[in-house]
Amino acid sequence: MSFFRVMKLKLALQRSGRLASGSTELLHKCGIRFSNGMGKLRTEAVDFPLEIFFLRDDDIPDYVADGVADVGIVGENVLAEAPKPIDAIEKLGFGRCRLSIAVPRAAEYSGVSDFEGKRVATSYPNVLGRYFASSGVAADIHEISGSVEIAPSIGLADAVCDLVSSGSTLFSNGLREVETVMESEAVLIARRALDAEREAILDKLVFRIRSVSAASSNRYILLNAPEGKVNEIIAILPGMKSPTVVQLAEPGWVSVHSVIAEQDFWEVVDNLKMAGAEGILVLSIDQMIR
Ligand code: PRT
Ligand code: ZN
Repeated sequence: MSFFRVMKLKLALQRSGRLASGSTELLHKCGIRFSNGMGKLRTEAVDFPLEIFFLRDDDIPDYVADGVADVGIVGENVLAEAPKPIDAIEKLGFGRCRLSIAVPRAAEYSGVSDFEGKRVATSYPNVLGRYFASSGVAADIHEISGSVEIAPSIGLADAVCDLVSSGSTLFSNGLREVETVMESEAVLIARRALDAEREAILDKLVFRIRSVSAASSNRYILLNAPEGKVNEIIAILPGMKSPTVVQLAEPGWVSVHSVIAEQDFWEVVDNLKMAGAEGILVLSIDQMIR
């Protein structure tokens, strides 16, 4: 038995809710395994120096700011509302939504100055207060903690400011989205002034997260082409450095391998076909180390 405790980075995750599965999935893709069964509040990763706390998302910025946790995963919306300044160090690409102002569907709306003197219900008084201040509008902000969308129909407010993803909650409550206050996604936050050992663990974690996210936004592509078309085809494929070109058994033919961005995928494939590529295969990538 060792007398020395291994130094671990303390990570705060949402215990249950919209970010819980995305956070766990991301860590698993990073090769970090842990069990969070049976409503555990704390666990340790099996193969990475990480101690994990499961908390309410609203509490995570404070835990990190106060040093109870070193890092955490929260929505940018929660971070923006938190009173203490904390740094978001990496966007994580899930939990996307927007914080929007909505008015009753039948209400006329001509611009943000319409909110002058109006009552707006929200769980985001700080973010909304800054938004109105920067627009030079003096609105009356009513902070409520849940079911914001029913406030206009019960006469509590003239408008609401709440998170939206598909828009169906607003729609089914007779509301219409008129202004986007902020866009949001899950981010990794970290407390300031980590000691060198924990900083090194965090660097490793961020490196893995970046490899996973680069992999998910890229595809590996293989294709066959007549030798005479190789230059034209290479010009279409940027690749990580330059594409790999391998001779095929059939004389006069080569196989070309490269990496392409997912967003360019269909356009690149169309151009490759026009340039004479055949037998195009596109594979997903597990990790991409740059
Ligand atoms: O219990 P705990 O406090 O931890 O969780 P919570 O209930 O406060 O938060 P939770 O799990 O609902 O959301 C966690 C985070 O997910 C938020 O802080 C956002 O960063 C992100 N997120 C992404 C969303 C949504 N999409 C979302 N659609 N959070 C909430 N919603 C709600 C919204 O408030 C509204 O009630 O979903 C409804 C609108 O959805 P649509 O699809 O009908 O537009
Ligand atoms: Zn919450």
